[in-house]
Amino acid sequence: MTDAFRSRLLDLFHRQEKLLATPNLPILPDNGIFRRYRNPVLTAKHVPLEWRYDLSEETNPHLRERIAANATMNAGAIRWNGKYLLCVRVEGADRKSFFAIAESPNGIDGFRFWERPVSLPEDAIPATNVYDMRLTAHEDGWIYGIFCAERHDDAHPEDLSAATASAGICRTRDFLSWERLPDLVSPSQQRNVVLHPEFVDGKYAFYTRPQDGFIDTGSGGGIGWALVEDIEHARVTSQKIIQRRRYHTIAEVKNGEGPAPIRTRRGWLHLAHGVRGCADGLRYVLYLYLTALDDPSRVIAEPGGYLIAPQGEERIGDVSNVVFSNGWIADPDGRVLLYYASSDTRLHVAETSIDSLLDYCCNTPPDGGASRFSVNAINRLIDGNLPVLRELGLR
Ligand code: BGC
Ligand code: BMA
Repeated sequence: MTDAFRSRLLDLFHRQEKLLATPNLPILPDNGIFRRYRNPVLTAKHVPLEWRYDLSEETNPHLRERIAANATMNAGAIRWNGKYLLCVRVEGADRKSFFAIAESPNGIDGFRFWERPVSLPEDAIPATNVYDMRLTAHEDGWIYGIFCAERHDDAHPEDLSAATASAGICRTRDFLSWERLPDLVSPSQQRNVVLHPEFVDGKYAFYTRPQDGFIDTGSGGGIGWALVEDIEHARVTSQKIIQRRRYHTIAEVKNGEGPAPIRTRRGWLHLAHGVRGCADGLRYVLYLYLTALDDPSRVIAEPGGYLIAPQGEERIGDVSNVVFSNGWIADPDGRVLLYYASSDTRLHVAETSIDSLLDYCCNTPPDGGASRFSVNAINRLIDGNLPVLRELGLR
C-alpha cells in the first residue's frame, strides 16, 4: 500500500470516527413537552465507509467513492437486550431504499450500523423499493417488521410513475435473519400499515391507511383498523376508519399511523403524521392521539394541531418541509425517545416521557374546526391566567 493511499484511507476513517463519537446535547430550554437534540442521530455520513468505498488500492487507486449513500431516515425503533436499535431506511444515490440496523447504548448518540445492511427476502412478486419499517414486538413472540413495498403499476405501462404501494410483512428474532411473509392482501393500496402489539379478540390487529392511488388517498378517509386471522396469509376483509382526515386541519390531505402505539395507564398512545397541501407542496407534521385500553380502535383524546413540525434546518432536504416518524422507544422508567426524520434526509431524536405525552394528549384543546373556536379556547386560557398574572404584578 502506498503512503498516499494509506493516509487517505486512515483520514477517511478518522473523520468518520470523530463524527460517530460526537456527543449529542439537548437544545434548552424546551417547551416542557419534548426536547430536541442538537445533532441528527444518523446522516448519510454515518453509513460505514466499507459500504461505499472500494478500499483496495489495486482496483481503486484513488480511493473514490463507489456507491454513495444519499440519506438515512424513517427508522423503526425498539429496545432490545438493553440496547437501542433502529431499523433505518437508508437511501442510496440510486433512489433505492433498504433497511439497516443501527445500535446505540443510550438512544441519543453513538449510533453505529451493524456490519451489513438487512438482506430482506422477497415476496412472490419482488418489490422495486422498500421503506419505512414499523417494528412491533408482538405478544406471539416474534418481532414483526411492516413496511411499504412499492412496485411499478403494470396496468399503466406507458406511465413510468404509476406505482402500487402495499404492506410488506417480515419477522425476526435477532434482526439478522428475517422471514418474509406474503404482503398484506387488501382491497386498496396501502402505505403506513402498522401491527398492533397485542391480539385483539384473538386476532392480529393492523392500523391501515387505505388509499385509492399511489399518492392520493382519495376516498381513503384516514387511519384504518382491520383484524386479521392469519398473519402468514394476512388479508384485510373489512376496515373501519378510526382517525379521520378533516378539512382545514394538519391532516387534510393524508395521515398515517407512525410507530406501533405504546400501552399506558390511560390508554394506547399513538403517534401519527398529518399532511396538508400548500403552494410549496406537501407539508408533513407529527401529531398524537389516544385510544381506549379495552378497544384500541376507539379514540378517547385528540389534541388539536401538531406535536412536532419541521423547524430550522429540518425544513430543508430532499423532500423539504417534512417530518416523519415510524419509530419510538419507551424505557421502563417512562422516558420516551421519539425518532423522526426531517425532509427525507436525516434522522433525529426527541426526548420526552409517557407522562408528558399523556398530559399533552389530555390537556391540549381539540381542534375546534374553525377560527372562532380557536379564539374561544385562547380566551378560556387567558381567563384562568389573568388572576395569576395580576397576583405577580405582571399584568
Ligand atoms: C417514496 C416515498 C414516498 C412515496 C409517496 C415513494 O416513491 O419513496 O418516500 O412517501 O413515494 O410520495
Ligand atoms: C411518504 C412516507 C415517507 C416520506 C414522506 C415524505 O408518503 O411514506 O416515506 O417521508 O412520504 O416524502
